[in-house]
Amino acid sequence: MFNDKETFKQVFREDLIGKLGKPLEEASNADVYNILGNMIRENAGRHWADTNQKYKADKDKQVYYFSMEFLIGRLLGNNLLNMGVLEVVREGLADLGFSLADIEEEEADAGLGNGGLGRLAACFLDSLASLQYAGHGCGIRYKYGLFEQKIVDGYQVELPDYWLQKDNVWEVRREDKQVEVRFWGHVETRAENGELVFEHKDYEAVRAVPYDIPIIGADRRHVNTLRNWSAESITQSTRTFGTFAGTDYHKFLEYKRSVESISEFLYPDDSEYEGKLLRLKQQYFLCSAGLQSILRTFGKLGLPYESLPDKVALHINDTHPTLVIPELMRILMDEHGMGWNKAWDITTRMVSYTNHTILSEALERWPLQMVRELMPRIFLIIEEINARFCGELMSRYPGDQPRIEQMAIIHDDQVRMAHLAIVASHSVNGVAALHTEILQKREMRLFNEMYPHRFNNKTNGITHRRWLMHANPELAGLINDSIGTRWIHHPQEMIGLIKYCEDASFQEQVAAIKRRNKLRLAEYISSKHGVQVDPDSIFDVQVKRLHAYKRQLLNILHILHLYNQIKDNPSMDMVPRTFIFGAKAAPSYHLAKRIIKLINTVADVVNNDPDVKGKIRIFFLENYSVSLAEKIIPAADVSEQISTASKEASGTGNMKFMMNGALTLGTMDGANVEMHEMVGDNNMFLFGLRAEQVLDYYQYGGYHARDIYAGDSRVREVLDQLVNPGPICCHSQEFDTIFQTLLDNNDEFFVLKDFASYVETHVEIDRAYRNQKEWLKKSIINIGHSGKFSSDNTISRYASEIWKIHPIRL
Ligand code: 26V
Repeated sequence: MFNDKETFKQVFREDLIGKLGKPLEEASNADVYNILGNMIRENAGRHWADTNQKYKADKDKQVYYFSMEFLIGRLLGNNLLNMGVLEVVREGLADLGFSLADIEEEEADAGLGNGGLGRLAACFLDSLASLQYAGHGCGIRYKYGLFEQKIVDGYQVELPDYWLQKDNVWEVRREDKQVEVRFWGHVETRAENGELVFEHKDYEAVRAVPYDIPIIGADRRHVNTLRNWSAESITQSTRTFGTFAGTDYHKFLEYKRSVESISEFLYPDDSEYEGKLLRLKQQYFLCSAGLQSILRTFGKLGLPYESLPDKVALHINDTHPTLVIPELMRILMDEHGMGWNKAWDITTRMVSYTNHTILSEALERWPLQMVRELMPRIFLIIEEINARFCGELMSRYPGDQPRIEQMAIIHDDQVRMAHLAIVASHSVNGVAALHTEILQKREMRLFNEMYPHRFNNKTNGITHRRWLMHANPELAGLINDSIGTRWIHHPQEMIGLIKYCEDASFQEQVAAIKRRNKLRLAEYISSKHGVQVDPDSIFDVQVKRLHAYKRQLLNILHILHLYNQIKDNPSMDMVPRTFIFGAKAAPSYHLAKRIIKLINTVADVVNNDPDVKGKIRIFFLENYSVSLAEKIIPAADVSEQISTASKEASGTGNMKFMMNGALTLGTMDGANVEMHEMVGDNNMFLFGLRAEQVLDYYQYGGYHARDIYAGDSRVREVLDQLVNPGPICCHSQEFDTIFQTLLDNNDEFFVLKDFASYVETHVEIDRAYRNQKEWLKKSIINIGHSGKFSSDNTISRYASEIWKIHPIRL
């Protein structure tokens, strides 16, 4: 393609004229984005075809990562980076009078995910391609991604995220690869040559059309595929029209609307399970379409079906795509005439499953009746899996009825998806050491007893290409200048930075980069809030989904306490702090929405009180998203990772902040535990209950939130401010529910219990920040260790230990 600036400029100008008929002088940023994006995709296209051809020719084993969410964000900058032309394009555009940063802003942020789970899937795709594995994503092309958040009068307002309004230059519609997915109807069973034959009758057919996105690896030559499925009506099929009596146009329109709703929107309820029919439809749609297309590709290899597990691995991202299990069984048995045992052997050797949460309210359980009606053949297969599994339990644990009931796949007229996933997978993994331990010892103890070799840990990771090289190019440049560029391909070699941790000139450079990042974020905040932001204050950041267990409430109550101290003593000595929040609450999660309102209310009071004299400022940045994260994280000094210990399976934001030199203020939860193992007490600010203590309180009781309210005047003061007339509570009783969850409901997430220790740790941070040399040393040590959390590392482990795939040299 273009390896130098001048060629780029020439090609670019020609494209502009050829495709838009515009001279440079008339081109808008949107035009430039479109031309550039298409140029890159077309270029990647050649490598894409070559990669696929190579896979086909060599018949290499490939992994398919099934996920209801791929939170990929913007692709332009990352694709330029991975293709190795980022600088050429940046400089070339500058010569032509455009800023690449502005052009990048033209791209819609593909928000096809809720949070951690969806972003993890996106990081994994980047690592798979960059490490030259044959690994693809299977997802849904939602017309609307996660809602866009606006803050109006301090309240969250949700707007539809119609991200496709702008042309999506990255996707290619592949009509030739469409498949049919069948819902409803009934199953007819008959015997043929002594074998049972199942036939699905009177079903409603849905057309699944894939949109492929090239996933460009860091060597630019290796291009994998993210295949997102879109649901469309079938117009030609007489079979479908037949059910509408040929002419019933209204019925057809109704059918069309109902079909299209399948890929209409992403469910926004992160970690709150609801048994909604449409969600189940989405899940089966993804599983059936994805599998049919995979098996079609496999079929072209001309190999016997027995060899499937040697050629294909199927991974399910949480239980959302668990229906790949019965769907694969169905295809093998009903369409390829395989017997149960053989099909089961093949299926279990192909499927592996990752668990992402121990929150019981997030565990999926589908009403049996719904499964039976929507997918009658799948229902029969799940029933059979359950019957055989229960049979096995009875012979292993004769008479142990309670155990069998606890472990059964079908129970209480519900299908427990996690049980189905465990029973039919050869690997079940948690996402951080602590999380896996809790799964094995507590949540899934009985399964771990039965299948001890099935459980394993794969600590999450993040792609250092997006989260360091792209989001913080200056820091990446400094690393290159100090230890060379090998770390880019071997991120663990970032550890070499540690030898500079006390080097004054290195420290100064790290500080200067952080300051420039802070200035950039300050400008962004000023443009949104119309207020100046002090770049010399400590940027103390908590950005993530809003959930009670993540304890944004602890953060804001502490800030209120700080404010009270300043009011008591306006000359209080403290390093100025800028507290930054970003969080979306599920639209139906009332408590979470109240917490957003509380943050904004406290912000209003504090930011407008002249007594505070800029000591603290609070900003809630609306519409937290991947692209906003890329602006915020490089500018952070303090990373708030303060979940109730045991609740955050891993966290991945924690890793992104660490890689960008922020120091973690956190609990011993999720991957924080592993960060602590690496950097030690000196380089992290830990506080609060440990997981064991939390779990013991849940099991044995003994925690009384009211005792803390009674015994700690600081806690009493802030809680009373929520409900007594005053600046925080000026009219309605809108914070009563918060007060009640903490006191009447005994504070499920130990906010009050951890309050004192959190306050103390903040004092420690204030003290530590005053010694800039020591602070920078800690920051550098954190950056140095963060390479361990590159998703390249994580993916290598998945590849060798679970999927048994190898890099493919092109
Ligand atoms: C559940 C549901 C329920 C129904 C509607 C939509 C929806 C969407 C997502 C979820 C799953 C939530 C589980 C999750 O995101 N877990 C997070 O996974 C991260 C990656 O492993 C991990 O870092 C976080 O700690 C964990 O909370």
